[in-house]
Amino acid sequence: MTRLIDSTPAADGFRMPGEFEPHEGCWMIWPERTDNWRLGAKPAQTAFAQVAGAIAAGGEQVTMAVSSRQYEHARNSLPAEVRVVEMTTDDAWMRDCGPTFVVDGAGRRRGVDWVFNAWGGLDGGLYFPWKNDDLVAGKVCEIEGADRYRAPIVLEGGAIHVDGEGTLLTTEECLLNPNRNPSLSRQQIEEQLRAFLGIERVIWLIHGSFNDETDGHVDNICCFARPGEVILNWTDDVRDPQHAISAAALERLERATDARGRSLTVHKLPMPPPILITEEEARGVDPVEGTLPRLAGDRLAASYVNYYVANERIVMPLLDERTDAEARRALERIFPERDVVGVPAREILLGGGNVHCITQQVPAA
Ligand code: KQY
Repeated sequence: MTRLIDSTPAADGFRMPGEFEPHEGCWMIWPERTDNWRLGAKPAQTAFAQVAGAIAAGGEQVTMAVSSRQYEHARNSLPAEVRVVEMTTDDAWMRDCGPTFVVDGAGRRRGVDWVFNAWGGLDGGLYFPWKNDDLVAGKVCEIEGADRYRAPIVLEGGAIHVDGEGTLLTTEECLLNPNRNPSLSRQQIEEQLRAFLGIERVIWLIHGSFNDETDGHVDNICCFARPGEVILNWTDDVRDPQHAISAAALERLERATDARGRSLTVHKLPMPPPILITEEEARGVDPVEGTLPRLAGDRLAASYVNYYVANERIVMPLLDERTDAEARRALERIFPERDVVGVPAREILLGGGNVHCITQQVPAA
């Protein structure tokens, strides 16, 4: 039986490792809600299966959480090496509703279970209700045999990135948004991050990527490649609203030092040209009151930064054939020690996120 622990990871000597550290596995959730995923979620299911296959092919155990309704279909659609478990969820964003795993130096691994409110609750959240999603982290911890901390703040996994050596990246747009923790100051939020992730320093960017419906998750604009090096979603086009956002982030990153006192090397990763929802794509979604509508012409928050670091490989989103090869080459230069594998990701993007948002690593203990 796993325990709910009444202290904090920092007090117990635990820290969140960087995503680039070795993994024991990866969790995902099978998409099915038709008010977010077009055409009965069939195209998204194909894309999720490709992501799972690409991670598993690199030697990482993937577990897919699936509803009872979709169990047989998912089992038949996924490679045999993907473990499929039945779980009730509200949607398919394991990065955000899943646990954040922390490890100690003695070979132990525990889960942090944040409060989840569907990216803003009744004040701009993306769907209602979200109770099943809020239970996901606890269920994953049970299956993984990991003791669990319930952190008393609203936070999604996509809102943070760490270097594993004491530094955390996040955005003000998300973590200081009144629809997350209105009663907490910046300093109080930093204290919670220190206590529950074992970090020492927070680097605050101002905004996430343009039009990101999560209120600016950092995982769609900037991440650590390794300690001391970050990758930033970038465009040189000064007429694009992303330019000013990325330029402001660059300024903060260039001024920052990490928990070990290092300046950061910033790799600019050029974004694809604007990607808009087509008429046909919008028609394929079943609109429901209370769920964010998908409207033709809306710009999607497309960014190559939203990749997943698997054991020995990077699983990157393919977003536009005019820019995919350049993005792949850039990632190959940054990660010469890993294979870079692309997966078609437009169908994931249409649901509001990308490869990183649908995955959650289980770090090796
Ligand atoms: O992490 C993410 N990008 C999640 C987006 C949620 C979209 C819900 N429709």
